Amino acid sequence: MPYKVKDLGLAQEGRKLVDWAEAHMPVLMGIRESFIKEKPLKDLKIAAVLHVTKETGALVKTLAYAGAEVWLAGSNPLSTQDEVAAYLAREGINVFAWRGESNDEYYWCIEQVAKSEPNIILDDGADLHAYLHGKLPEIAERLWGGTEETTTGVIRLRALEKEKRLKYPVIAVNDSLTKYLFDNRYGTGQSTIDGILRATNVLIAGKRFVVAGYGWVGRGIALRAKGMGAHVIITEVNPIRALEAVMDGFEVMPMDEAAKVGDIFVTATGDVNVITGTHFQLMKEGAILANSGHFNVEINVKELERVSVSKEEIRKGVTKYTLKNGRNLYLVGEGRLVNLVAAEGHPSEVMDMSFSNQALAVKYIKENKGSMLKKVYTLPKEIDEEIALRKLHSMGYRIDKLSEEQAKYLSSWEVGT
Ligand code: NRN
Repeated sequence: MPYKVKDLGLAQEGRKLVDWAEAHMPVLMGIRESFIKEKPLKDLKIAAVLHVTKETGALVKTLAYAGAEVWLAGSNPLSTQDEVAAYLAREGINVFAWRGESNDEYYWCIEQVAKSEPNIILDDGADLHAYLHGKLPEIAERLWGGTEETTTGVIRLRALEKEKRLKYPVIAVNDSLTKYLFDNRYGTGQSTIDGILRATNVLIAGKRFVVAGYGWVGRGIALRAKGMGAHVIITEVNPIRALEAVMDGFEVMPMDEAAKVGDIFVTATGDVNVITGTHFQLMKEGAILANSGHFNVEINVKELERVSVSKEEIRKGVTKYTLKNGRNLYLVGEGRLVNLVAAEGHPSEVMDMSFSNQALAVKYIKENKGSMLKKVYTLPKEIDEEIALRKLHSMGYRIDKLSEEQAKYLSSWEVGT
């Protein structure tokens, strides 16, 4: 049974972690009940590159309960929870993932799941999509379709589509409202702070907390930092998002200025080199740097090394850089996505919706096989709203229904003043 994990002996611990996640993912568990009955993915082969966390464990088990053979690799060399990987391997999932993979090992794991000749793939960050398009085009051409979890991955896939090189239909799970409005905002908002606190244990209250990027992720981080008493500063390149940040009551300034005053810096732009050499040299003694973007390109670590005379792992997951100007800076999680590297990623309750979208997207691709075009889709609004309604019910909330008369009024133009 092909798999490669750190230590199968961790499986029991992994079961407890996944049980904990499943106890907080009622919408996905409801979908699992129907999958067990209908077996909608019977005899399918599914390859997934996702962060191997307890919540991903709940998702891939759900796909297996639906009748699929599942292959899984990690979507970051440092985000795998080894106990979960061990548990999934014991449960019959073909897992190739361990925390601390080298770059070559990371792509070896992706190669294993890509070569499984899947019918449908799930991805987070589009490294599997890119690998198939670049290295295994013959397998890519036979795919029924794929999904994409995160903003960065959807951007890469839309670029492929624009160049007319997309080899199969893709559902941008990230673009479901019940994904990005909750996972990107409230999930990353909490899990970023969680990662910084687990790694550094610093006080957030009173600190000048610089957030680069005011998208849904940056918005969530700013909200949570503000809630904990930080003085939040936003940096942006997009005038509309910057204006929103101003009107939301946050300080807004260029990174060149923020670098001089910030105590904690978090990048959430999805772009490269947001914090660079000049910024590092302007920073105060003891400034803390963390990245919440998918790839580790937002904080220019190579330049940080260049302007430093020494570095030392001062705490687990925290590297102390002593600069030539004598000041010290602290980088969390090697500049990789801090929420998954220094903590456990988003809480299960918010991944409940993201992964319900993933499970239903896979079913959607299977049901619409052959009639979808080679483009990037968003799931139908009905599915989005059904997930939101089930989530509300699971939290004990009820809402009103439109009456006939109201529905008619909203869809008419005749009635005026
Ligand atoms: N706990 C998690 N398990 C988790 N937290 C955040 N993510 C997770 N994936 C599995 C992903 C979010 O959906 C990371 C992606 O970049 C983001 O879209």
